Amino acid sequence: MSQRTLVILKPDAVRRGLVGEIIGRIERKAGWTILAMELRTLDEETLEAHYGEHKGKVFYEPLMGFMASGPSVVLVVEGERVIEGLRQLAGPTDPIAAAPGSIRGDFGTIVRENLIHASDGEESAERELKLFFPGL
Ligand code: RTP
Ligand code: MG
Repeated sequence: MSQRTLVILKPDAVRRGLVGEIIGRIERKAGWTILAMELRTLDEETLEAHYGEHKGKVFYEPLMGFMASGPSVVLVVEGERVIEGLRQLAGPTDPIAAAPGSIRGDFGTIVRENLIHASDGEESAERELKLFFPGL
């Protein structure tokens, strides 16, 4: 089943020069295609809409600050079971709990600065695609 998902390489991934490494892993998955990609510093309005489910949590404000701290790379990836596949490629939220071989498991240590976002289901993918790439 072909799907589309929204991926963000967070500001830590850009600052640390890990964009090529991470995109390489996505590109090597059979049949997945990058439909759109842009280096973009995310504004407050977009971030509030994107992470609105977390508003009021203790990590929300620091997360907003981190996500606005520099450019991210935003991508749309299309392919077979790409929503679940990218969540697997990313690994669990806490990089120390993430297995080696996953992006967070290989490169992360800090929960907030965990390198990558990927839509967590069909509904959020649809919402996030509209938010980040309304013309697509
Ligand atoms: P994401 O939304 O970025 O793809 O990450 P996720 O689904 O794996 O995790 P989620 O629970 O949605 O949290 C969103 C992002 O907030 C930061 N976070 N910090 N305890 C903390 O300090 C904490 N918890 C979450 C992470 O950047 C996480 O990816
Ligand atoms: Mg999430």
